[in-house]
Amino acid sequence: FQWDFVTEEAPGDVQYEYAVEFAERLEEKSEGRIDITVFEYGGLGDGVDQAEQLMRGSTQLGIVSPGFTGTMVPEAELFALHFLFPDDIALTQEILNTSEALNVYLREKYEEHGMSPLAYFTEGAMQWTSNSPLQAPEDFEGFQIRVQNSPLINTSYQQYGADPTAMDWGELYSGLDQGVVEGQENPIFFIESAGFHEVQDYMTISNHNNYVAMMVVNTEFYNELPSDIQAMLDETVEEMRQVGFDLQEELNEAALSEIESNTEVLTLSEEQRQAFRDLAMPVRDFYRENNGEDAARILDLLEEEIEAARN
Ligand code: 6CS
Repeated sequence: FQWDFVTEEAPGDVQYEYAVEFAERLEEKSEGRIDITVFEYGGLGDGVDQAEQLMRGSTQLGIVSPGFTGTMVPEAELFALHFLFPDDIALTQEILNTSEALNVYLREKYEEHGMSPLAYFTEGAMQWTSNSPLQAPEDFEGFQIRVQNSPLINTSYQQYGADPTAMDWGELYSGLDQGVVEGQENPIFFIESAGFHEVQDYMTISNHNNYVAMMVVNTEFYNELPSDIQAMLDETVEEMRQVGFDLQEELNEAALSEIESNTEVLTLSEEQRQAFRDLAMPVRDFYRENNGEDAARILDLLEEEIEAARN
């Protein structure tokens, strides 16, 4: 078997290192029957192109950010909701591993488009970078923030008064440098590896959302695999849950000290975060009403699961 495994990141980043480790484990288990080529970002197009290739089956395996599938699977936009998952990142990962809302119902929505998420994993909490301090919703008034191509990420920032612009991350460093956009959101490791802190004066520790990525396969490809091969793949997905978690933790921690050495890092207090949370809450109802027929059912269940996990 010869498979392609596409990622949205560069060597050294969470997705790429996850994919390399995944490929090695699976190749070894299969004793050479499986041969996997891992692609870094840009190898097969931008984020949206890559998601479409997986849906069509021209690529077999991939890591996909839900932000690039929002126009195809509107229900998946729930990951754009700020302050939804617990701040405790290990608890968030546990919810991602076990949630029926995500692993059964959202998976079904993706499968209608030919893509099966086999696992959801966190790449870390997201933070803002900017050239002016971002500490209150008023600081976002007219602020040009780069976002992934996702309608609900847009809505979330419009709630704060910002002016969001969709852009692929490959253009973001120069976009920030030239002032095409004024700021962006990403997990800490990614800010550092893409060098965004070099062209930004501030990083705000806001933890306003969690960056979730999905380990996906093309549905038809997966369903037609011989059962022993499918079992090896499933087993590797399970093994990789902890490996992926440890990877993001290690990379995020290391990147923070690197960023601190040349960028001013502001940390929001709980009170400051509450001002954003108050504005973000109504977006949940917007999602329920506008993001497909199953949005309300999926979010209601996920909220219950999150509540149960917190207690
Ligand atoms: O901001 C982005 O678009 C990119 N951020 C991460 C953490 N991974 C890939 C994605 O394309």
